[in-house]
Amino acid sequence: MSAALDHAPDWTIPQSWERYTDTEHQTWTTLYERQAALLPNRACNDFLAGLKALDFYSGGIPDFRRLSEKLMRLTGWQVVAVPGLVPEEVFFEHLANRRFPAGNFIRRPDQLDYLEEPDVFHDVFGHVPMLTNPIFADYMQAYGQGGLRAQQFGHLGNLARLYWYTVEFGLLNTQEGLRIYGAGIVSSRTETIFALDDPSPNRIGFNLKRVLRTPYRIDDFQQNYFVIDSLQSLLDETVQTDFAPLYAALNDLPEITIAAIGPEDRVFTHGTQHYAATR
Ligand code: HBI
Ligand code: FE
Repeated sequence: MSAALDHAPDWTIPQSWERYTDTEHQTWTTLYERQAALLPNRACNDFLAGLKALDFYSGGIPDFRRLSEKLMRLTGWQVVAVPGLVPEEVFFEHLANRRFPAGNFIRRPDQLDYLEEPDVFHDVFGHVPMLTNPIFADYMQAYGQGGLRAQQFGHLGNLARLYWYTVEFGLLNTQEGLRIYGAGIVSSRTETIFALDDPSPNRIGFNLKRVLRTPYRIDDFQQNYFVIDSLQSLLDETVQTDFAPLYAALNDLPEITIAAIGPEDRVFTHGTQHYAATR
């Protein structure tokens, strides 16, 4: 352990599962029960299948050692405990090596509906079920590898947008209508409802360059959700794209105003269950 820091150089710490209090376990269970009741027909099938496979329900806050054993068998991923947000390059390095960094703390009972920093419920309930899906597991590792490259090009900010509009707030188009796969939505009761039901946000067909040009805000519901046609298409586009010329092109293109709709945007209109794209 390095003297000055209370974490390893890769920012991992022991989860100290034995130290959680009954109140903290109860907070997990309360949050779990709320979301488990809300997510059928809202979260995508891949998320629901992952949630079932990992069986988070019994026993409160999951023990990362047992969770990582299950996850390792499924897709080679593991969950490592960190004290909170870690520096970008540390985060990317973990993802590139199939390690998901999860906060080991949980919100207080009076913070059930919102907190700034990702806690163990956001990280483990929100992010980990999708990591049981082999395609998404590959995407997250490819994202981590891409992040390490983006730093060399000085385009970390652009790549953070890709993470934000897919891993955190992504929607999936299905025969039954739009479904949620983004962790930031699926771990939030209020945004789970807002993202699919509220007419106010834009729901735009995913386009990589468009997403890289679109800022986001972190302190309120999203004004834009981007919709992918399949996890495979997201993985293919990310893995097959040579980001160097894309970053070069972005240098000459202005950002897109956060709530604006562009002429090439494929807009999913609210109201029709199937959100048939209007153009
Ligand atoms: N650290 N623990 C943690 N969790 C995150 O989701 C996270 C992070 N550091 C940086 C970060 N996310 C974002 O900037 C990503 O876009 C890289
Ligand atoms: Fe997150």
